Amino acid sequence: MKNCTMLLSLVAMVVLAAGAAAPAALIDLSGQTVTAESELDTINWNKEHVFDNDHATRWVGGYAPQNEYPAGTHSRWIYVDLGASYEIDKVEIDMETAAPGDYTLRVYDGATAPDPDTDLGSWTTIATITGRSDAGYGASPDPVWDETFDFDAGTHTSHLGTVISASVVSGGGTGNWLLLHSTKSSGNYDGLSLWEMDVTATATAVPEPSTLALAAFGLLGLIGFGRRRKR
Ligand SMILES: [Ca+2]
Ligand SMILES: [Ca+2]
Repeated sequence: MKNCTMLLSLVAMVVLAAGAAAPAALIDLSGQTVTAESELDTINWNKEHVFDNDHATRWVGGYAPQNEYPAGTHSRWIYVDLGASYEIDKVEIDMETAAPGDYTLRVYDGATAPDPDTDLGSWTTIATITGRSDAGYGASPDPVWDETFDFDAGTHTSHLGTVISASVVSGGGTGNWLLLHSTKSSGNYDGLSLWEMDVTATATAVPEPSTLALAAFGLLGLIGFGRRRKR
């Protein structure tokens, strides 16, 4: 009986481990599908550069017609396929001098990301920044991460220009798509350029039914093994 109890405890531990939530972790987004409103070119300033884990490569949105983007009649945006559904814990952004002045971070949980130009309202806003002043050439030395959103703590820090207001949704949101949507440039630069974005998140996936079935089969097998040993 003692052996049987030990085996049951062991199986219970296996089942619990299968169902335990994954810890928050930095997601490697290199190679994931990236979609942007525009890109200046596909070699030197392409959209994939924002998620390639390299702070020396950047994306540049296409140059806007004079005054169009700063006037707020046009948006610049970029979104990435996270590969699975996550609760967003932290987002860090390395910005170029053509930084977003007014922008939101948004998530969407679903098979197909809504088009930010025609269906922005379907995305869930998790952070809003307004009124960043002309960033000039940024702080010296470059702090690498110019803007950090910590959704667990509900805080925001910025090192580029001066931000008038920042709103962060505590706990972030859940989605398999993450969008940065900007309606205004930070100053004299009428494009939008980002070096890198890092996303720390917690997978929301529940154990697959097959995983639980395997655990159940294991339980039955171990009970059978324990009984045979007792004879
Ligand atoms: Ca990069
Ligand atoms: Ca930087």
